Amino acid sequence: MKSLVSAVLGLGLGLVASAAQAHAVLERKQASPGSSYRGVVQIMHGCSGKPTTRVSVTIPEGLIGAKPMPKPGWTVATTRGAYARTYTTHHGTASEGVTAITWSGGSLPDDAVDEFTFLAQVADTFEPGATVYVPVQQDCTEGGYSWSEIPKAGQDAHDLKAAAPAFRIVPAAAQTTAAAATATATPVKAGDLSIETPWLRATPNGAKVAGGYVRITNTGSTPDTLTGAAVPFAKTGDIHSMAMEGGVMKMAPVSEGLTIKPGETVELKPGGYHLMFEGLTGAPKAGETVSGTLTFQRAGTVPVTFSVAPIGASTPGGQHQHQH
Ligand SMILES: [Cu+2]
Repeated sequence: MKSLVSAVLGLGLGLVASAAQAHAVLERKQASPGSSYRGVVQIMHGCSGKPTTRVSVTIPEGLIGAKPMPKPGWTVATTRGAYARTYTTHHGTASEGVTAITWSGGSLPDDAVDEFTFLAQVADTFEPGATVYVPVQQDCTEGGYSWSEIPKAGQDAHDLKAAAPAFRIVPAAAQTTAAAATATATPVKAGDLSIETPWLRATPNGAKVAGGYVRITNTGSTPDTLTGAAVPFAKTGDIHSMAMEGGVMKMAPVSEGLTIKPGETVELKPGGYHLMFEGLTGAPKAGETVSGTLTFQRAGTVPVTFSVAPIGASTPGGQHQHQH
């Protein structure tokens, strides 16, 4: 009975230990084809209590022009080799470069974490959806781990004992749109007003006007009036209404401004009230963010960050609808 209990306990501890022990992971989980990638290898544990003294990273095919970041207390060494093909880079072409980076001579205690960083360009030959594996060899004063297993088709990386750190290739637009969405997701408070999701439609080069949209809630007990808006690439920013007139959608300036009553939420959106920027000196591009202002009678001039959705988008997320 006693031996059975200890056997079960032993098995349990063994499982816990293998799941929680020395992990090497990449801090940044995604990159776009053609972008630069900051590979931050995090070493989360040592080897069964022993400190880590050497970290060697294999640079996979398609990460071009890799350069290590020096690390105080550690000696860095690189191995160069030929790439499988010639790549187009920011600086021309490259057919060879750094294929491995090793930091050694330092000592990272088992109960501490540290980061080993390299920069590289992601080849534009990667397809979005692909996973890039970056094998890491971790050596300690005693023992070591080879974080180099790559899941086979249909296999979950979590089922592997020593999965190689990895990141995913995502489309360039998706990444910037996500960043833009994060930048404008938090409501801006201006006195009693809460200003949410300011966004613009991207315009083709040479366009004369650009539409802007935003949702404004008045949480106070006094009405306020939106009287105008400004962005750096337009001479003027006015408020327009849109209405059916004789079967045709027509827009018209709202010269008295748009009043937001206490407790009311007013949404400027395609097909309805909107900000109309005219006298364009530039064209906002999808995925960018644009710093601008909204002007209110009471709240004054309020800085906001507009995200830019694709040409003709009907929502800040970019769904397509008829042209304005
Ligand atoms: Cu308009």
